[in-house]
Amino acid sequence: MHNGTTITQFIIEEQRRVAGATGDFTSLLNDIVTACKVISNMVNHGALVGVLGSAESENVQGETQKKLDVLSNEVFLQSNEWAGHLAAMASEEMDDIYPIPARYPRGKYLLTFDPLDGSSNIDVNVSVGTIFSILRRDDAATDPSERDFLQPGTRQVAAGYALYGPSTMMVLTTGNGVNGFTLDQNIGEFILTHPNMTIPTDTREFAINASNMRFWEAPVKRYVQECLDGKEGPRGEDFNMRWIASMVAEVHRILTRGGIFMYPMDSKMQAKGQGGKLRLLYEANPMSFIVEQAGGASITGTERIMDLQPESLHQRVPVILGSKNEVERVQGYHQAG
Ligand code: AHM
Ligand code: MG
Repeated sequence: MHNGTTITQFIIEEQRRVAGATGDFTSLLNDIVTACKVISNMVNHGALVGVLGSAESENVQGETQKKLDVLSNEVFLQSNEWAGHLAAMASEEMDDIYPIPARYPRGKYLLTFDPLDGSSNIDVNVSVGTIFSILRRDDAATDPSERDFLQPGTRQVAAGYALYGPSTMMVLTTGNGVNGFTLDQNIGEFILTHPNMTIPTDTREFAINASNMRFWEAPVKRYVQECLDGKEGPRGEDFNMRWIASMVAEVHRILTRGGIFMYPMDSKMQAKGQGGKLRLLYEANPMSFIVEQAGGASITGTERIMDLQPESLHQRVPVILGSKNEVERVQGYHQAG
């Protein structure tokens, strides 16, 4: 029986096509894969191993951390700090960057991650995920600083997510399309099950937290209203709506059957001086890279997300991503004012 292509084999074969590749990057991806397997195991066991509930602490953005947020963050740090590929890491769950401790060799890559995205779903046993992005560091001589991380999304070397759903999946891009792998729990390996994932250009499915409707800006209100008006409205077609409150699960659905996902700017966030809901460096940029590589689009409303010059580590941005024609329509509504 042929077991299929493992993620390790896939990454090594991809790297062979890159002239001068040292194997550093392959090895880094392997450590990330290991971290996601450990998190998957914790998420799967849930209450049996006492990991549900609040950690009774807050992260830098003032959000209450779940036990699994904190544990997953530790797993990521431990899996990725020792091997010598990274200079520093940054995460949703840490105020500052995490330079690689002096006892380990320092490498040329930077890793950003949201160790457990959608964590409000943990206690109710709904899908959550991990999001990560890899950047290269220009300057190898000095100590790493926050400034090293402030690179536009177009400079990402790789991005991916792990989805802890009915099955655990890893979806990955290194800038050469998007591939999906499913964790075979019996052998402990991710196997290539979804080669060359692409997002259909058109869709009749949208995802947005409609409880914020009264705070949205006019272009988003117009778009959603036209979807709700269905066959009788200007679009002349019925639309379907979904909201999982877990961006990884949402993006995965879009990669599977198309759709548009929106966490747009709203007046409530504006009043708080917040640039959006989702974080640029470890949520919006990696997801935008994946979505664009799968043939979709990802914007703030007016601008392409991956072109933004980040200003701070935990910067938030509005996110509208998915099937190209719908995203472009929303962009058109923003341009029309
Ligand atoms: P988190 O990183 O604190 O989990 O927040 C991000 C999540 C996304 O996965 C999801 O799209 C969104 O927040 C849900 O927001 P809401 O609670 O408004 O539905
Ligand atoms: Mg998150």
